[in-house]
Amino acid sequence: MEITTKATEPGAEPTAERVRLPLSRAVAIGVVTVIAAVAAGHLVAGLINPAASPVIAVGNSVRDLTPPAVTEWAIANLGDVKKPLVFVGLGIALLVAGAIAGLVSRRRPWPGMGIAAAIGIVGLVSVADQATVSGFDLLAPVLSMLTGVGVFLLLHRVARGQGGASEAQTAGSNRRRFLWTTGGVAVGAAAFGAVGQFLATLRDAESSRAAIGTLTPSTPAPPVPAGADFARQGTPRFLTSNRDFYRVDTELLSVPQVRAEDWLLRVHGLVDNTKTFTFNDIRNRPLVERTITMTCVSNEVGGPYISTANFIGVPLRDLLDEAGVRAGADQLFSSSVDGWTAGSPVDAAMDRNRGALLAIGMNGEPLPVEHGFPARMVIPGLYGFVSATKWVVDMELTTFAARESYWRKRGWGIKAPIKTQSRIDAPRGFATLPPGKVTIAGVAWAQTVGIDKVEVRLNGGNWQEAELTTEVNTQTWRMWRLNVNLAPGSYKAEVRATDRRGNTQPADRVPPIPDGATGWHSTDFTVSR
Ligand SMILES: Nc1nc2c(c(=O)[nH]1)N[C@H]1C(S)=C(S)[C@@H](COP(=O)(O)O)O[C@H]1N2
Ligand SMILES: [Mo]
Repeated sequence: MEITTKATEPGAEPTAERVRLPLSRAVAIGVVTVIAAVAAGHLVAGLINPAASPVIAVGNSVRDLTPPAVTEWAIANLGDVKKPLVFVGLGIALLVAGAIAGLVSRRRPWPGMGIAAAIGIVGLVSVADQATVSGFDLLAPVLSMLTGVGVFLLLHRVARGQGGASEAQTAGSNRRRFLWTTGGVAVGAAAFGAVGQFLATLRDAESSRAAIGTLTPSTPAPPVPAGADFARQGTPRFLTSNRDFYRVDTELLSVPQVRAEDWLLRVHGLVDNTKTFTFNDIRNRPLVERTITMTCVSNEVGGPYISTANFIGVPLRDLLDEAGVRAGADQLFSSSVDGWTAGSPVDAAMDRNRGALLAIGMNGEPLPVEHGFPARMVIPGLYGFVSATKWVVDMELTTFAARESYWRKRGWGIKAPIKTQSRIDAPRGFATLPPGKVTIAGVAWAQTVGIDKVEVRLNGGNWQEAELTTEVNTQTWRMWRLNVNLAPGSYKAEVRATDRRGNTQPADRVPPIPDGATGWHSTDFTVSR
């Protein structure tokens, strides 16, 4: 027989153990506990590392554990609602679990506390499994779990009229107290959760990037030899720092914020097996490091849009081979998370000698956010607009006939190998120098082919062959210098490079559009008396 407080006299309350909580209270305890625990984890994660939020982590785990066929179907049929759907489903599952925790705890709090702890452990395991989470970040799921257990016990006691309630307390005041406490916890939790979410959006990609740590290639690039640049004579350093690396993209105000743990790359189209890769999938492969000079098609003769870095990643060829590129696919059509697209020749992407990468690192660090974090393409020898998709999330094997990429639609070229070019960096334009020894120096590039020679002429005189730096590899620029003795006067220096195929840069200036500028760079300077 059920004993209720009504049936007993004040002062002779039955032992708490024997009274069962009303169903509604039991459910409310469990549901509010779940909200509080999720919110606590989300807030702490917002403060230290958004990827450590248990609810986000479990959402990602659900996504990662979903069979590829289901993921495929969801991408095809649900598009943008896929991600919210995972979280709505997860939310419902959590609330149901909370309600069950309450219902099995109508007498004693222990069963519900146990369920809260078990859910907390699932969160903890899932957070620990995230690519970008380190030891200290586990504070978020741990505090979430403790909040769950603690809030359940607290609400349970309040629901029973225990803990601070006087013995003479009426059922009515008991009920009010319960409503105020559960309501307060629920509202407070929602506010904390919202703050956590706000902090997470502020920290986003940067914190995800910071949590990755150093990327150590199993095949490092050979060290750059000492004689690889003429920086002391005014050329750039051989390797460009991440900060100085040129940047070209269609982003205006801010670049896409993609967290590594949210990133997915899909390889599909004319392939035998559609493939989906997570950041962990890529990171856990043997990483290779390659020294590559990137160039932008919009670089004017003498312009600055060229830089060199040690890119770390996995050979693009390996990913494409796993997908199994079908005969007939001539275009690798890649898309950025922001919708920007590039079309690369499949043969260039697959060419082992070229060594194209899906890059996740640059000069020893994870890719900077503005250079495509968490992953981008790099295909040596092709201008960036047809090869270097940043924030890349999709690669479709298709044909050049079937799809037109972003810049192609706007009148730029279809296939755009980098043209052999050279640039004068010293003396600077319109400089005035003391008479005597003058060093003219600069860079030249002919990616995939290599530079054979660089020649300089002054005031239209004879071409003089410049000294070249040690070649690092054929995918990189090469510096040159020429020492001359000059009498006072005005000078015009011109430069031209010849690549190993014997092509010498033509004199005629061609503008960048549609497939790259050509012509000789020149500099005017004065030698004083
Ligand atoms: N998503 C995206 N990727 C992009 C671009 C872009 O506008 N959006 N620009 C391309 C161009 S034109 C070049 S030259 C290179 C430049 O890469 P960087 O900014 O890292 O130097 O990125 C390529 N990848
Ligand atoms: Mo570019």
